[in-house]
Amino acid sequence: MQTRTLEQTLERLLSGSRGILAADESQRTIEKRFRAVQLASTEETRREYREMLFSTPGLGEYISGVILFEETLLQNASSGKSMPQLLEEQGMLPGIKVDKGTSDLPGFPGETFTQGLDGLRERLISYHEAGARFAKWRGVLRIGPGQPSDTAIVENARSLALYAALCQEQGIVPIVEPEVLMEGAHDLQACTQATERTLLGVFHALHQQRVSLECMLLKPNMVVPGLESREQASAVQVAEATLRVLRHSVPSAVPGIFFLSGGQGAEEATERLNAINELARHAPWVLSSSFSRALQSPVLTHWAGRPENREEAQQILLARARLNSLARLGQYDPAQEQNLQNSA
Ligand code: 5MM
Repeated sequence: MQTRTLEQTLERLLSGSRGILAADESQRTIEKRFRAVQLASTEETRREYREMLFSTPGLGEYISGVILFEETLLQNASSGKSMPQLLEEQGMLPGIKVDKGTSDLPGFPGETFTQGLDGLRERLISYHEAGARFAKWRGVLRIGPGQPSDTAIVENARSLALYAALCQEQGIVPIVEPEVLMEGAHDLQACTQATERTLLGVFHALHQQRVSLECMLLKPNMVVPGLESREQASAVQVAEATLRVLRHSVPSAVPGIFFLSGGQGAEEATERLNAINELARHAPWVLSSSFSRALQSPVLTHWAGRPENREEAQQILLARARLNSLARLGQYDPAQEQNLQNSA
């Protein structure tokens, strides 16, 4: 394992009070996001959109790394520079999503396992050559009657662990992402239990696979009631439940926890991240964000493929990333949203 290389990457990802931008939507997902703003998804529109995001002036002050989809990692910006070069110039590290999406878990209707282990070692070598210094793999768990099943937890944990070990072998920092979905009418308690069982399974598998906990990052969901639940949880309740689960299941050797947003609104996700950091003064880990939707949705809606909206869309991204950076320090105040609305 190339420990020094991994540590250097981690130092950069964890430096400043920054977050990680998840811009690794698969072709299917980006098509869905573009369709919502009446934009066709082509190689060119995807490049334009992502180039607009990454060339936002000053973004590197609030974002330390960007997770890319393979197409973007290998794509050039309009200037002819590669996308990884564009990111490096802004002080952001390029990362790569290496899983190949989910497939139905046989015998367990509604549950999934993640594909992409075949040939992963070789792909990691070529991604590293293309400039990727960290990677991400996502396992998906669902809450429902009898779900997540022990089998789904074990299967997803094992592939996350094997992926993480392969990354470390190749000098690439793995982000381990076990996502317990928000879909459903379940309450906060059900999400607490499902997330804790999932994380315990993941860290057991990481231990068995001899993954260095010091040289990885975790990307979990926050503990929240289901999207269709009638229960309202305050930011403080979410923060308390999330921290309780993390303290029970995540070893202190892990240097950083970067939350996914999972369908939360942009402001809601920032407010909850802030509450987590306010309550976690003595937590052993850095607690930051690796949002996709909660960072990009307002930006994409404003841009919608129109060149004349480019600059304003970039301002929205910068302001949102700055608020998440304040939340990472427990210094966010919802009143700061007003400035964002005025600048848009
Ligand atoms: C950007 O979305 C990522 C890839 O998802 P697909 O393979 O479905 O396109 C996803 O892994 C993302 O990084 C995380 O789920 C976090 O995104 P959110 O929107 O939950 O913050």
